[in-house]
Amino acid sequence: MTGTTHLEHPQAHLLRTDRFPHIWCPTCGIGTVLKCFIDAVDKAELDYDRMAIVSGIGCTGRVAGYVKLDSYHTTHGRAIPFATGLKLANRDLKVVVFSGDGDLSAIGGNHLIHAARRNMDITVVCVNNFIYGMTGGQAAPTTPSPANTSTTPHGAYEPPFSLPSLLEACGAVYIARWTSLHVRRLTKSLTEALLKPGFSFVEAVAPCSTLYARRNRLGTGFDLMKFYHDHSCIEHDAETAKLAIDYQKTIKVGRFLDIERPTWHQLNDRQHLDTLGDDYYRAAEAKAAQQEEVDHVEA
Ligand SMILES: Cc1ncc(C[n+]2csc(CCOP(=O)(O)OP(=O)(O)O)c2C)c(N)n1
Ligand code: SF4
Ligand SMILES: [Mg+2]
Repeated sequence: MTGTTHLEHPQAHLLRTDRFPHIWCPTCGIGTVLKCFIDAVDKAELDYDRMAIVSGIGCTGRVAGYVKLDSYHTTHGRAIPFATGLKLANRDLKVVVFSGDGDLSAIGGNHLIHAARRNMDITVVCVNNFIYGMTGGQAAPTTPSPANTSTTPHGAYEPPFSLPSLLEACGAVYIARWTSLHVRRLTKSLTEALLKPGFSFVEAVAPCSTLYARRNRLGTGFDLMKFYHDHSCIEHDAETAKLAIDYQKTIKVGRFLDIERPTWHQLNDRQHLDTLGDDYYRAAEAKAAQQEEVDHVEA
C-alpha cells in the first residue's frame, strides 16, 4: 500500500483541530459533551458568525479554546460576567458559557445566581465532574457526601449544591441534566437551550475519570458509562428540589424546567420605553420587538 489517507474530523467545521491533541485524559467525558454541543449548534442552525463561547479556567474551561467560533478563555469564575458583557454590547449575539462545576458554582457562584436572576439571555453548559479536576481533584460545591477527594481523604461532609434546584430558585427559564452517557438526549437539550430566549442551564454529569472515579472505586471511563446506564432515571419535569445527587446512587436526569419569563433586555426596554418614551435611544427597535411578541402570542 502506498500513501496515507487523511481523515478529516467530522466536526472540523467547528473545531480548532490545529490545536489538537487536546489536553483531556482518555475517557474523560468533557469531549463527549463538547461533541454534543457542536451537534446542537448545527441542529439549532445557528449562524456561526453571530455566536460567542466563553469559558473560565479548568479542564472544562479549555473548551472555548478548541471551538472554532469567537471564543474567550477568561479568568477563573468570570466566564458569566464576561459573557454578560458580550450580550450587553451586542444583543444579537448567541452567547454560550461552557465551564466546570467549580468555575461556575464555587468561585463564580455569585455571577451564576445573578445572571439567572436577571434572566440574562445566555446559555450555560456546566460539566459537573464533582471536583476541581484541573488542580488535582479537590472537593467542590458539587461533591457528593461522603466522596473521597484529594481534600477530603476521609470523605466529603459538606452538603453539596443541587444545581437545578439552585438555578430554578434564582430564575433560570430552562434547566436540564444529563450524563455524558445520554448523548442524544443531551444534544437535544443543548439544542433547546440554545434556542431558548433567557437564561438556560444544562448540567452534564461527567465524573472526572482520572481523579474522582479512581478515588471512589468507580473504575474506568467505560465503567462510569455502565454505572450511569444502571443508575440514571429519566424524569422530565421532576421537582428540582428533589434532584440532589447522592453518592453512588441513582441520579435523576431529564428536562426539568422550560418556562417563559421576560429577559433582561426585554425588561430593560420596557422600563425605558415606559419612562422615556421616544427619548429612549432604542425606542423604535423596542416597540418593534414588543409588537413582535404580541403577534407571536396572538398567532
Ligand atoms: C483565581 C484563581 N483561583 C484558583 C485557581 C486555580 N484553579 C484553576 S482551575 C480550578 C478548579 C477548576 O474546577 P472546575 O471548574 O470544576 O473545572 P474542572 O477542571 O473540574 O473541569 C482552580 C481552583 C485559578 N486559576 N484562579
Ligand atoms: S483530570 Fe479529570 S476532568 Fe480533567 S481531563 Fe482528566 S479526566 Fe477530565
Ligand atoms: Mg469540575
